[in-house]
Amino acid sequence: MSTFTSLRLRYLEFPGRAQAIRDTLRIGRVDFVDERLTYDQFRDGRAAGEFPFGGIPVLVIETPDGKLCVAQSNAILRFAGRLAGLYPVDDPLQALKVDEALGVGEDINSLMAPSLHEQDTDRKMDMRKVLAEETLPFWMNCFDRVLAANGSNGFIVGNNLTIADLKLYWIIDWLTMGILDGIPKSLIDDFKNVVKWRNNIAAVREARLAQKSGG
Ligand SMILES: N[C@@H](CCC(=O)N[C@@H](CS)C(=O)NCC(=O)O)C(=O)O
Repeated sequence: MSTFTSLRLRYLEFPGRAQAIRDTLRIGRVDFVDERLTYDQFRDGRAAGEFPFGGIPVLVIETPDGKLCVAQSNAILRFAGRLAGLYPVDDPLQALKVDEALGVGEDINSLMAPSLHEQDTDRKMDMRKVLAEETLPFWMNCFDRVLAANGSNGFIVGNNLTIADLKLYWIIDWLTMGILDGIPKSLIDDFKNVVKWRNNIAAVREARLAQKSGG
């Protein structure tokens, strides 16, 4: 089996695509360096070819055979989940449901991306109106039904915290924190399973992180 001697997660200061990975490694008591790049460091690193596909996060893994640098937040999150016991590797069906949710997370990120890059304010706000009134409610409704199908128990898959919960928790946190012009904080309020799930994951996450420092 392949082994490694150290892990370094490279991302920016904010939660973004890294926070679910950070949480997973912390909950699993997996040692890692949580490197927070400035935008200048990110630009310089990209120009220097430090990121395999130009984007972040990346995970730098020291192995006995040399250094690996791996991109793609979902791939890194699954790896972290395997190390931390938050990815149901022994249950292919549950793993499939987790993978589905991770894909949904990246679909939502991709849907948001054009409006994040739009420089023209009017065009940006037109895009945000469609996102806030149509696109995101559609996805929240789908998510609500997935949660109902899992028994409305406050988890996306099974009866325990998985990387799927952490991935979508941080995306919904970002969408509802009021920093995205045109996207209301009330985005999920009409979706009762999503609200219940969010409250549950906030509490479970806190407890699992606290367990780490107490343990
Ligand atoms: N599919 C990739 C997307 C990576 C990505 O686009 N990351 C953003 C930061 S969240 C980035 O590097 N943006 C800067 C850029 O592409 O110029 C992943 O999930 O890791």
